[in-house]
Amino acid sequence: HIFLLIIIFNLSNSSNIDTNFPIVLSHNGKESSYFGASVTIAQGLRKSDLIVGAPKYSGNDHEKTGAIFACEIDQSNNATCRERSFIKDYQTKHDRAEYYYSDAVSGTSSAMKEPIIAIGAPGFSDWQGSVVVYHTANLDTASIMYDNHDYNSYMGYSVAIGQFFNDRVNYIAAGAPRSKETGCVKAEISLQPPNRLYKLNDPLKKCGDQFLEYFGASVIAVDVNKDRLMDLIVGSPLYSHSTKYRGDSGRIFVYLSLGRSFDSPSIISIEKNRGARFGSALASLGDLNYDGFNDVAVGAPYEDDGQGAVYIYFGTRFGLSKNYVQRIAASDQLSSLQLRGFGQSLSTGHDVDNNDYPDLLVGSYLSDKAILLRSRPVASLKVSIKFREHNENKVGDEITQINLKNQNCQLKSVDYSCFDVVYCLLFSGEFLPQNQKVIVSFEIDSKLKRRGFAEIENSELYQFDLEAVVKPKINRCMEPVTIYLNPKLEDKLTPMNIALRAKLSEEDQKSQFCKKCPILSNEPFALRSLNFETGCGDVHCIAELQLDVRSSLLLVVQGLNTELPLYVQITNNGENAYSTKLRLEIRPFVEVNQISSHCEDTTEEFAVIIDCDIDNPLETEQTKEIFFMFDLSKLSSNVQNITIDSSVTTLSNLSEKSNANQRIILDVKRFASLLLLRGEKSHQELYAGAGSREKEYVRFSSLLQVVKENYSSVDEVNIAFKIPSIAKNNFISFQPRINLENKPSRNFLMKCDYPKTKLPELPKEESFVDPSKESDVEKSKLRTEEPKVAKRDVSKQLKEETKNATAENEEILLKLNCETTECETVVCQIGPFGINHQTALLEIENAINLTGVENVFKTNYSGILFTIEVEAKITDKSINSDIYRAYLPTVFKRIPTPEAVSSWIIFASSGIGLLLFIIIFVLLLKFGFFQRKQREEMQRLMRENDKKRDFGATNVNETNRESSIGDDSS
Ligand SMILES: [Ca+2]
Ligand SMILES: [Ca+2]
Ligand SMILES: [Ca+2]
Repeated sequence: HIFLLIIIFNLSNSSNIDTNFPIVLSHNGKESSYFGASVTIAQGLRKSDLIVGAPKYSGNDHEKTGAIFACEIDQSNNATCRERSFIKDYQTKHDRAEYYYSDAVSGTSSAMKEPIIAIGAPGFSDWQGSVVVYHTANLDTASIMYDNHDYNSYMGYSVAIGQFFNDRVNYIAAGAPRSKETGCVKAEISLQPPNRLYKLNDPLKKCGDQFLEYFGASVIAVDVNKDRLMDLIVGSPLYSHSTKYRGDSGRIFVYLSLGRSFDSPSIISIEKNRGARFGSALASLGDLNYDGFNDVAVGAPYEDDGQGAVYIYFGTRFGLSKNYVQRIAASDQLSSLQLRGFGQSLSTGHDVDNNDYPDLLVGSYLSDKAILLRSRPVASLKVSIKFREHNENKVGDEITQINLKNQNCQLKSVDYSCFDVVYCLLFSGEFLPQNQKVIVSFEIDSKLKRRGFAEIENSELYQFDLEAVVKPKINRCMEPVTIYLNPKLEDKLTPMNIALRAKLSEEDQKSQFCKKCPILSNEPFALRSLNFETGCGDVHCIAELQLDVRSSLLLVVQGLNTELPLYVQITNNGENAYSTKLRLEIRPFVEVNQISSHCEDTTEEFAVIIDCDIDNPLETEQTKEIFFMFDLSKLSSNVQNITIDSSVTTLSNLSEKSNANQRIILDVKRFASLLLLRGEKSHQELYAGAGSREKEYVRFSSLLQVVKENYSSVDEVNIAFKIPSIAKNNFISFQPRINLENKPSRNFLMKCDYPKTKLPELPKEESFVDPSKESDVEKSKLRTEEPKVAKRDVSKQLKEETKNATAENEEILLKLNCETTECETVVCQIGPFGINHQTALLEIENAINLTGVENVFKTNYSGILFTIEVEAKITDKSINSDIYRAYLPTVFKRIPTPEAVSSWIIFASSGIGLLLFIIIFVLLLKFGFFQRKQREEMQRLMRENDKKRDFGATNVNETNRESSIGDDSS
């Protein structure tokens, strides 16, 4: 059965009958003559006659008596068919015989086997039917075989002659398709024909088993299993496979001869072809493919809605192949000929074109054509491969392993390891051309590993075709192909494959039928592999790898540990470890600072992957060490740990003792603290007391430095400013404004929540009480320059200052703070801070409402100590934060009242003025100034002096005011 399968596999799609170049036989003129209802190839000495019967042909003087045509094919493959008259001659000579074989004349059936010609005559004796048997040496006499009890059986509808049994005598098998309602075939030993009727007494009889299946519509005798005993094949074209398929799909019975009788039949059908009438015609083709077994064609003339098809089956030692090897369909390969009824008749295979291969004539009677299909030689081609050491001077020794250390080839002055592939082709079959061109396709390292290449016309190729010429029946070895091994090849363990496929060149077959061009019965293929020398005894290397990954850090403190060192050690305690590789996967992504040249890093979204080539091979007892350094300075603040997955792999097998995978998880901790400092600035303001001031408020601003200390970054710091604001329904201060004066980085932000408050809006900048020139300068400095960090804690400083103030001016400083007044709280979020030290500078702008203060606190005080309380906390969840406190004091000093000094100066000035006037008046009087002219002049002077006095009084007032700020200009 395996043998069978191989044949089916190789040739399931086609045998060697060519369908590209069919020769069409037809006759000129009358259609519907059923030209092609019977076909045969009559072999003469010099040439073959193609005989085609046309049973409904009407000649000039006859009414549809039928005709026989003989066709010839000329050099250019054109067929000419002429009506032959020898049967008619025969009729006229033997008038009495006319009745008996009129149906035979119309081409119903005939068989010939020297020395007998048998012609079926199914209409004989009221359709009992008969077979008329002639002796070739004497056509004048015939015997007539019949069965006189089986009326209407149509015996002779088909006929065959064969030596079926060990007795080696010719039997005549006659189909009687209407016998016993199923159809039968009756066989009887043929007698030498005397001119008499021969009655079948005890015929060897086979019948069908389905009602009206028309068993015996066709019959042939052929030895399909090469045991030199003819086998009987019978067609039942009206067999219906099942009720599902309405019928007439047809089948054939193959009876193998057992020597004395026939074996039980094997049945072949093409089940799905409804109405195909498979088995309508049968033909022994002879040995179509020269495998020693005779082959058979079966016609199914109504397949594909009446177009028809022919199926080819190969003989085998088990009988006829169950599956066809070629289907020649009018609807398919021959569709251009528009045939109908193709396969109604089939010729016995004869070689028409002298290529020693049998050809097949197929009748297509419904289209009045017969088709000659020619066969091409069948060949098999076998490919074999050998590996040899490459040697320029002699034939190298056959090798079984690749030794990569032996670099015995040179290509473009580079040394390579190499070897030779010797390939041989065995071309076999019958009647093959003496020189056959073959195309051999090479595939080196066929799993596409590309570890080796051949150099062909200056290019390095992994796949290529070579041409070769073979001769029949000679195993021909071709010029070796040198394979160069890629110096960088990875896999030194998997054997290297060389695959070869071969096919016959098809150059000659494109435009016309090539009768000498063979068809391959197999698909020539060879695959051989060559092992590498491994040092492990064979290709099974068992490595024992020990992976050890360590870091000197047990914990990562963000900001403090800016680098992560990693040491990897790989040791092989087993056999050679080929293509040993290390993979590290570090999550989250960290930048690689230092990496070995054997390694490559790949960045992924949340990881960095490092692949290293350790060695190929990492030999027994070898150790490799690799060092890596990763940059942690940009580690994001939300990273909680760093995972390092490492694994080592090898193409060798890993022993169970190996330790090839390791995971390290390093926790990432964060430490950070805050330092709150008062910005370096005068925090003293002056103000005038009630009644002497122009404005009721004094604007001021406090500066707070927020210093983030220690290692880690901080995303957010929460700061609350508590500002004294209301006392006994009087507002003390205005709506505060918090400004970010200086920030440590570009992305640093501040966001403040101001309380919904009844406090009035902060007065505008231009109406600001003039601060001293000094503080103006200082403020502008602070805006442009990095603020100087005070050395001491604000809160301590404040306490000391408050102490001093109270010590020196006890009872004089009014303390405004959250204990003495209601405070408004403004909450701000600032961040982010980077690692190490970073400072942000905040300004709190406000103004003190003096009237409000004086309304509530009527005591006699010389200044006000206004204190803003600050509370700060790091809000990052991963940082344990304290609450940091600070106090921002501002001292407002009252300007001393200048009133007493002012009135005394006015009084003194008036006195001096009056004294001067009296002296001048006395002097004028003494010098007679009060004469007429003198009086007038005096009066003018006095008026002027009056004006001067008014002017002088104004001046005094202004001078007084200036002196109130301590600059005595009088
Ligand atoms: Ca046989
Ligand atoms: Ca065969
Ligand atoms: Ca031929």
